[in-house]
Amino acid sequence: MSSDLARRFVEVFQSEPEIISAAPGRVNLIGEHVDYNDGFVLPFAIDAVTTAAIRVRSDSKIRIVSQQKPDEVYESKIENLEPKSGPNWTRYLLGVLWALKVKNGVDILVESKVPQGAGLSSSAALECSIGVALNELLNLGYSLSELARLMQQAENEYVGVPCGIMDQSISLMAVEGHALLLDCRDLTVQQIPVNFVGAGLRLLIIDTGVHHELIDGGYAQRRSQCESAAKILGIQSLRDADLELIKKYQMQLSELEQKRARHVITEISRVKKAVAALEANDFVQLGKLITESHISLRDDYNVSSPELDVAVDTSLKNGALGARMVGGGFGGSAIALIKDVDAGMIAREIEKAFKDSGFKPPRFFDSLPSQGARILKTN
Ligand code: GAF
Repeated sequence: MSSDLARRFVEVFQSEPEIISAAPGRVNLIGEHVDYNDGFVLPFAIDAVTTAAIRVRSDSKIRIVSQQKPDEVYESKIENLEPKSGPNWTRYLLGVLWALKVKNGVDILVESKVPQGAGLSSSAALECSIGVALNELLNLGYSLSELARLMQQAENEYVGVPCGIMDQSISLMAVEGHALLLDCRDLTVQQIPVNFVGAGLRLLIIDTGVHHELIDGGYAQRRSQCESAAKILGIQSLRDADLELIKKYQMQLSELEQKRARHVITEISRVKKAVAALEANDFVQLGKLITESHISLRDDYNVSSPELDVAVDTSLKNGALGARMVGGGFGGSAIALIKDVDAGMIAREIEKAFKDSGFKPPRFFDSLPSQGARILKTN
């Protein structure tokens, strides 16, 4: 794979790449919409990656090509980097050059195999593939958590998307066979072994095909509702709240703020219980928590969609141990923890349910917990 990209790099830029790197997308087992509330999340990296080939130039020219649009070369200059400038998809890369304060020009060729718009974090994969490569190539010496914060800054400030820290952290820090328990306040981590295969289980990923954009407004609105609730409660973030505190302030908090806070508080407690369930190989309990997470995201956080609900309900009706929407919501993907032998049957039932509801056909993926960002080759 890396040699194909290297060959293509030479064709496009007439010189060898200095480094080739890869960074994965993710699913989140549990802990949704809690990263920007300083909570705990439990994602794992999927096996689909974005691969990047890079050469640092001696002048200040930037050239970017994607294998997905091989005939388009985007050109700019390092001194012209301005937040929110450049065609949409290039901003994720330009933002990384900007956040890392790169001084020289670069030639970049990227190839993304992470499904886009599916809520599987293709943006973080793109950012982290470049970030990890430049950190190595330019000897920047950032730790993975420092790099995660810089990649988040690129997305928040350069691209203009108000995402939290989960996606960049998992793309950078994932360890094969493990989910990452991430404390989003101080970015300390614990690698939690996940043994679905040993238990005859699989995590089915159902892409509803409904495109979601964090920039669309619903996501930012949820963030600000949480921030305003925390302010009224007199705490740094909702991580520091409990249900008793919400009750005490029920006259001061709006109904929506109470619902949003309830989701965050109960979701953080579900993450902790999910870790215990994984450690005990208690997949029935894990499944229950995953489904409870969906109900909370649907009813208290209001970020599900009809397609996500049909994917979840159909999975559960056909024997899934648990199912829920993942990522920002309003579309994107759902996950279902299912018996391996049921995979074909459940996929067919979901396809049928989508057809009966007049939705476009869903896509299915599955992945074991995979490795995080890595350098594939240096010259
Ligand atoms: C998106 C964001 F990018 C993450 O930071 C996180 O908030 C997630 O939605 C919801 O848990 O993926």
